[in-house]
Formats: sequence, structure tokens, C-alpha cells
Amino acid sequence: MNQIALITGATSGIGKECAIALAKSGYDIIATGRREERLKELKSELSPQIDYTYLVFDVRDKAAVDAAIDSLPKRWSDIDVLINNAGNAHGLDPIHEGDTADWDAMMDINVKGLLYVSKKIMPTMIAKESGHIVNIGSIAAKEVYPNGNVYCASKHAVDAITKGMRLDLTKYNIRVTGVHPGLVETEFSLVRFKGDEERAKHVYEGFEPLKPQDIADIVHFAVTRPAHVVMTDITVLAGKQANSNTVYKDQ
Ligand code: NDP
Ligand code: 8X3
Repeated sequence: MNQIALITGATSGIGKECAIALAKSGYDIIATGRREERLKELKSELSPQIDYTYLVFDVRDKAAVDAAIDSLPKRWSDIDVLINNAGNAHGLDPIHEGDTADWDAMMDINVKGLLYVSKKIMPTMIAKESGHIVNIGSIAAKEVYPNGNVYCASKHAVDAITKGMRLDLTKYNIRVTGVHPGLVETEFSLVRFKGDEERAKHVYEGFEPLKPQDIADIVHFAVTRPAHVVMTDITVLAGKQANSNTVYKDQ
């Protein structure tokens, strides 16, 4: 039987490309997200050689996370790889002008949601003494940029949780990898700017941003290393990006 990968936030961007990349190399896929139509459609983009199922839940809702994962038939419950990808930025404002609903969303989704999903899946990995957890952090997990305040805090938390997971889970042969991308062109900025397409497009103009496939390649590489190799921490920027706040754009 194929190995099983569960990917959160697989309706779009990095998560969707991770599902496509892992399916191509023979993983059976459990995709999750809130937009069911997209989860249904994803099947047609995956290798026909693998099995596919999906779960619809909001990672903020602990009861929904628990019920969804508990609903998996036995055939799907033995998850080998967990990609904690679901997340977004909400807003880009000076801290004193931040919207507390945006702060709640980022802490609840990026941090607590990641914990809720992991909490359900780690016991199975511990019981079989194998598994791999990949947490999608960000360059915002490593640096703080102007107006990034709470998003950066949420991603610094992801980085700390990643390190904590590695400390606590390595003895059970569970590998833990943090992947920290810079600017990737996805729906990320559309969500951050609440549907403002012009503003979102501008973020990726004047240079070649990373593609979600670039990040999926790296995730794929990390999870397909042999058991004695763990990629712990991978930061990846666009070619013209020097740090979180410095991008050399065409004039
Ligand atoms: P997208 O907006 O394209 O995708 C975000 C995914 O997260 C969607 O599938 C969305 O699914 C899911 N998601 C968001 N909120 C929830 C929720 N409450 N419950 C369940 N699922 C949720 O953005 P990216 O692909 O760019 O983002 C993926 C990850 O990569 C995020 O953690 C982001 O912080 C990180 N990242 C992105 C970078 C970038 O520049 N794009 C750079 C560095 C890190 P749905 O809406 O269907 O629920
Ligand atoms: C997404 C990339 O630079 O907007 O995490 O924080 S950035």
C-alpha cells in the first residue's frame, strides 16, 4: 500500500501543489480545506495511480478538526506524512491600527489550527514510531518586517512549534521539517488584502516571484529523503529577494 500524506490548505497555492507533487511520486492523498468544490476538483489534477480523499473543515474549529479526522475510514487513518500548510496573512497594518479580528484569524488559523491538526495525528505516528511532519512557516518566521507584526508573530510561533516538535518527537522516529518561503505567488496576497486584486497583483510585479510548485518541490524533496536524513529548516526566497523587506524590482 502507498504511504499516506495529509495536506492542510490543499484548495489553493502551496498546499494544492504539494498534493500534486506527492501524488506524482505515489503517495495517497488526504486533502483538506474549507472550499469543498475545489477539494472535489483536485482529484482530476492528481496522478490516477493513487487513492484520494478529502476532508472539509476549518482548522480553527477544534471539534470540527477532531470529527473530520475521526471520520476517516481505517484504510486512511494511518497517516505517514502531515503537511501543516493551511494559513494566511490577514491585513498589513501598523500594529496600532491592526484589526483585532485579523489578529484572531492569524493566531487561530496559523498557530492554533496547526496545533489542533497535529494533536490528532501525532498519536498514530508515535504508536507506529514513524512519520514526517512538515510545517510551512515563512520568511516571516525568521524576520519581522514593517506592518507584518502579528503575521510574523504567528509564523515565529510556527517556527518555535516546529523546533519543539522535533525535540519531543525525534525519539519516536518522527521527522520534523520547517519550510520557510519568501514571496510565492498564490492567493496569499488576495486574502491578505481582502480581495483587492490590484493590490495583490502589485506584490508580485517587477520581479519573478516563487511559484507554489517551487515550494512543493522542496517539500517533496524533504519527505522523500531516506529515514536516516532529516531536513530540519529550509528558507527559500525569490531570486531577487534579499530578505523579507528587500526585493530588487525592475524599474
Ligand atoms: P493560499 O491563500 O493560496 O492558500 C491558503 C490555504 O490555506 C487554502 O487552501 C485555504 O483553504 C487554507 N486555509 C486558510 N484558512 C483556513 C482555515 N481557517 N481552515 C482551513 N484551511 C484554511 O496561500 P498560500 O498557498 O500562499 O499559503 C499556504 C501557506 O504558506 C500559509 O501557511 C502561508 O502563510 C504560507 N506562506 C505563503 C507565502 C506566500 O508568499 N504565498 C510565503 C511564506 C509562507 P480554504 O480557503 O479552502 O479553507
Ligand atoms: C508570506 C511571505 O513576505 O508576505 O509568508 O511574509 S511574506
